[in-house]
Amino acid sequence: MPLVQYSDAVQKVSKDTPVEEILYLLKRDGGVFVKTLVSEEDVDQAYQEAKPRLDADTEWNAQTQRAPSLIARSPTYTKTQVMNPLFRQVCDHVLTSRRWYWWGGEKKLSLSKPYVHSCTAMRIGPGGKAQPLHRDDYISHRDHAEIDHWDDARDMKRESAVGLFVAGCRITKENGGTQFIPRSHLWGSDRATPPKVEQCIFADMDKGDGFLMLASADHGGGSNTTTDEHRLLFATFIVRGYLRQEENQFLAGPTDIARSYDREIQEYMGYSMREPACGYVEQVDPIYHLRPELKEENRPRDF
Ligand SMILES: O=C(O)CCC(=O)C(=O)O
Ligand SMILES: [Fe+2]
Repeated sequence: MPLVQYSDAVQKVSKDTPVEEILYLLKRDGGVFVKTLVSEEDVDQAYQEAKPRLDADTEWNAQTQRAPSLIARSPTYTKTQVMNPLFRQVCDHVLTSRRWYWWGGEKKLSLSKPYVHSCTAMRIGPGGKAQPLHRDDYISHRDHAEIDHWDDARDMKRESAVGLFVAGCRITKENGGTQFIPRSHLWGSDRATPPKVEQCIFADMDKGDGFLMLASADHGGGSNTTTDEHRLLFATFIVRGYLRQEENQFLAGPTDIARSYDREIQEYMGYSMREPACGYVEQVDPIYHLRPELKEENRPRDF
């Protein structure tokens, strides 16, 4: 239970809010805004790094341009958004899997932490049309029972992924602010009626604000009805360690760029194993494939 009394509406909280409160709101509403999560300077720098790819993108949905493979393109984005400590804490809480299994007569615990799913910047120009409302966990073929509230004892395996949207500029309903249906993460997969725009709230964010969202919540990019504004958003998704990544991080950028990052980032990209036996190369952890200089630790193991 939260220490603070929150109204029923989707909340905008400060980044200093205790993570327990943020998790409470995320589980209650499916999404929560976090003010000033990333500094304006870091967001501007990340934009400069992503811009050549955005400019080069052929607009795939009328006026929307995307920059994928963002870890390869923007170290600033990677360090301040993918690796954002609050986002990581939230993802670790919602997406870490723990499972007992028998290994012969021995009872073992597997602890599988989440890793990077996809990293994209999106710019919607004047006249850009709204995206269809969707749940991003369709990617992992999730099947949900209808529930009326979140219950940790029942629902801690429910989510496959968590997203962080960071505003790259002032975002309003008019310039294409993300549409989001509060509490739609509680919905069953077999609902007969589709999600509707009338059920949505619209993101209203200042540059650097974040929106944390469970991947089962219905949402979509909004329409840009302005004549002169471009809406810039960075979108990062993190997925359970035993599910396939949406964006193949090993092929999304050259290995040399992966090598230029810290080990923590490399491991998060997927250059690491997830227990009990996911992701090895030549029977060893893929970090040794990326960094053969760590050889002394490099021993095949019995999974
Ligand atoms: O552009 C947005 O606001 C959200 C984009 C989105 O949901 C997606 O591409 O899956
Ligand atoms: Fe989405």
